[in-house]
Amino acid sequence: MTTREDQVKQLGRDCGFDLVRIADASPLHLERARYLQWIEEGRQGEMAWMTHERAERASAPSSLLADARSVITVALSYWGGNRPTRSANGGAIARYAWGRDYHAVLGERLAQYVRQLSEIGGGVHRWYVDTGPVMDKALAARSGLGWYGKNTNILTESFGSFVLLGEIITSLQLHPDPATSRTCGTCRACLVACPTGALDHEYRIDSRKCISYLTIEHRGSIPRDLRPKLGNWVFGCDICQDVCPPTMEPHIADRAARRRWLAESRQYMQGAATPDTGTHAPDINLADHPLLSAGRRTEVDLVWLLFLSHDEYVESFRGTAIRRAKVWMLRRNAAVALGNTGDARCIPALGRSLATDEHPVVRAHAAWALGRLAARLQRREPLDMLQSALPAERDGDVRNEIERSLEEATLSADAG
Ligand code: B12
Ligand code: SF4
Ligand code: SF4
Repeated sequence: MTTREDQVKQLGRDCGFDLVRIADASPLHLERARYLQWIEEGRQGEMAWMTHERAERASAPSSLLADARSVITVALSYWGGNRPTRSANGGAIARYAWGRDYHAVLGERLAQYVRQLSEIGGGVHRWYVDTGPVMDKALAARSGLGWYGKNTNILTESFGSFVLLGEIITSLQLHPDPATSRTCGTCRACLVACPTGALDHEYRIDSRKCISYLTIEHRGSIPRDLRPKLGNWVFGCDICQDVCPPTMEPHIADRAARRRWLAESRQYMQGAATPDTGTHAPDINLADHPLLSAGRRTEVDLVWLLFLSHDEYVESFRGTAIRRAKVWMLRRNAAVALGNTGDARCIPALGRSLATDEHPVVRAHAAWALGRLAARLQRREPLDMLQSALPAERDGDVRNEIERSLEEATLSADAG
């Protein structure tokens, strides 16, 4: 016999969701306490909208819909296939941002879902996809859609953590699904692999150290000690998911291939190699992928990004999640990535950025990158560029960066 819950879930799948579950809409007491503690510890960094008030609202579905009785949780998978082999001056983009903005993709489907729900069952419904004060992960976990990973993402049986979450808070009284009993067990791979130490406790992230936060949310100078750890990431970071065994299991079925991927991913994180997985993981048809069908950009040329104009930014990233970062932040991120991974050919570009970029934060990071390349490649040329930029530089912070970079870049006697 088809129950009302079966009907509701089928409707969700018909609207294009990979997973659909149901939770009750009672307050999330434990999660609220943990959220408040997290804020108390300052782990939200500059995300000033993450307040006590927000934690109160987010943990009570009835604060968003007075007549809330149930929450329908949904997930959309976004694996998207292999990370391409890194080219010399290529910057990495996190998978979730490879195509269309997920807020739009899930939002369209949720709006359709809500329309159809009203037609079959009446009721009042509000949908969210990171578009309001809702704890997407806590509700997903409560509904058994997945479990809380130690990397602080929700892991699902069928797609690992490569899923984006949304929910519908509804006045419909629906029988809730149980939470899953699965956990991470004794695994700690993500905590070990995270290059910046952002996962300093199991299940708890310090956003201030997370590459995703630093490249997307953080407006200002990236702490100097963290810059080398950013590698070539210019928008987001997938490291704690790429090394996660249950996340890779559904996508790379062959056990030996999966072991190679995980080993390579770990090396990649240490800057030793790039996971050239072309032979290890299956290709997928990107044309069919919900996020990737409209213009796929999995990697970006760092020198191009270093000089990105506002017009190019609007044109190139229209409709993608990348627009969350300001154009100058992308130029800043490109400078850091070039300092970490760039080759000698990018030195003149960094010199030009230091001399001409209108944004002082970008000039400061270009100065740092020149110092780092001088030391890494044992070249004198970047230091000459720093010296010649100093007299004309009027911004105190940029002058400091230039002076520190000159002090710290030690060259051996035979450097050219
Ligand atoms: C703020 C935010 C961030 C911040 C903070 C990340 C974080 N982990 O919270 C930053 C900028 C760092 C970030 C990064 C990323 N994000 Co984000 N982000 C959010 C956002 C907007 C709010 C999350 C939030 O409220 N955090 C506050 C803390 C307190 O919440 P929490 O992690 O759930 O805290 C719980 C745990 O600490 C847990 N806990 C504590 N102790 C213990 C102990 C035990 C035993 C257990 C079980 C649990 C537990 O309890 C707390 C309360 O529930 C959500 C969307 C939303 N509205 O929910 C997306 C969201 C979490 N992000 C998402 C994504 C995709 C990412 C990135 C993967 C993007 C990328 N590739 O760069 C990274 C992943 C980084 C990481 N390792 O988490 C997805 C995650 C999907 C999933 N499968 O889980 C979400 C849900 C967006 C969406 N709608 O799909 N993000
Ligand atoms: S996204 Fe990257 S920096 Fe952030 S916790 Fe995961 S591995 Fe660490
Ligand atoms: S890497 Fe291991 S500990 Fe981390 S989220 Fe995945 S299963 Fe959990």
